[in-house]
Amino acid sequence: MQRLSNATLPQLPSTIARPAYDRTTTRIGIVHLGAGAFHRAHQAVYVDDLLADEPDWAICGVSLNSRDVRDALQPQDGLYALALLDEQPKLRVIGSIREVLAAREQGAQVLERLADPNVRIVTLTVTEKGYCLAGDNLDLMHPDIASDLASPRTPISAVGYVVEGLRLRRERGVAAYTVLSCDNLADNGGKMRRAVLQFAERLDEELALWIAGHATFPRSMVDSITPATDDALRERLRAQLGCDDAWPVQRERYTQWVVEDAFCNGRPKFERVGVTMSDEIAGYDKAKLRLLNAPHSTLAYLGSLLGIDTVAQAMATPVLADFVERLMRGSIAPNVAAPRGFDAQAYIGAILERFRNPAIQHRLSQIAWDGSQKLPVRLLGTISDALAAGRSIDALCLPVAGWMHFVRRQSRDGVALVDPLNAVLSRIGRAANGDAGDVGVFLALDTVFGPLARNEAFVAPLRAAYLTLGDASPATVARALSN
Ligand code: CS2
Repeated sequence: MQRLSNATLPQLPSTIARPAYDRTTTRIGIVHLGAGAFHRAHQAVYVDDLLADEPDWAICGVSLNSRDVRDALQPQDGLYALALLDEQPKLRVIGSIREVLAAREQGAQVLERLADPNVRIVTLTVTEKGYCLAGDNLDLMHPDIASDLASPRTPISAVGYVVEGLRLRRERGVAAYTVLSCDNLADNGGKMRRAVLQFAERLDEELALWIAGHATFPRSMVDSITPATDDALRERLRAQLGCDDAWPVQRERYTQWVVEDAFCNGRPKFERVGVTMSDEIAGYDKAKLRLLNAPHSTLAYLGSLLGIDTVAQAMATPVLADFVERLMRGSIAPNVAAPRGFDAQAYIGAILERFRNPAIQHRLSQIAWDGSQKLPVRLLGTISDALAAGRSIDALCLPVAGWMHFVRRQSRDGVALVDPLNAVLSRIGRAANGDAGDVGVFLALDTVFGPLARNEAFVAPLRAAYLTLGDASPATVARALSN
């Protein structure tokens, strides 16, 4: 069967939406680091919507670690299909990615793109671990950062690329670019800025000063549920497109992007394609991380222990669905300082509805990835705030204890965790025997728990939650949830 490409685009069935512009007239104005499924289902779609009016903002998608996206999309001229999952699923072909590079093999090309004066924005989705932070600061011991500090002209980390790109621009007299973080982290732009400046300071103080004075690092909040691509999607799309797409993506219809309006070198008219420009990102990103992502992780760990496979199935399991709703309304919402005009209860209702969407097969195992990176930003901040305000944290401790039991179970079953701390977590998991002593061993993971580990007001209820989950069998977990 033929492959999706510029050549086959005109042959697609007429029901399938496609780029509303002549791709050949577009020009690359954005470099995106981390061109995975989320980027292609989210930011690239907003850009696809604006290219007809503003053709100078096409994307060069860069994968930092793997070549898979490049190998899949290059033969397709960067085209891929997006399935919008709903009762009436919709299909469209996205054309905003004009070039795809695999940095490990094409580092020099990536740097030339970053230095290109036509490129004025660098966007990023490199996940929590891609920021290489220890606490709020750059982790100088991180192997990728250590390697980039030793050879800054041939970087491998996102931070290393952003800095080397800016260095080249300064050297060539090209204006700096805006660095726009699109990862699920509170204050993502602030964190990226700090990491970039701390890295640059180690290399060259003048460069660091230039970056601080010329580049900007707006924060943004992104939201759209994007289950990983599976063979079922590929098969379904092959039938619908009448050609092969090696890497289509899928997401729910709902999408949100809130961006801080701090661009140093121009920007497209994002607001025309549904992006919210706002100076209140901190409120939005906290609300989203705490009220959507924390419940997601809760479903992932406790649901996996219950033997459940997907979010929709978890939501159809009353004991778990009721617990999560109680957790959101009773324990999390009081710790979310809402942005102006934000209605937390309505927001929660809408999120629960999205979780229940039966058209989406969102695997709990996917959400369970990278727990060591996600727990601090999703749950532990809420716990700290609740403790400071003198509120009960008993319910909030259950998903944290659920993660510990999940780690223990996976390790005992010999299943590797998808987590940068896999090695140490598996060791802890294998040694854990289900008693209160396990909790102390987990709490010694300083990058996860930080000072909370020394706060007895947290440790005691966490230990109690861990013990309530007992042998972590479905029956015990169900009992713990209904208490
Ligand atoms: C999920 C998120 O995989 C996960 O950890 O919680 O990817 C979630 O689906 C998105 O943040 C929704 O915007």
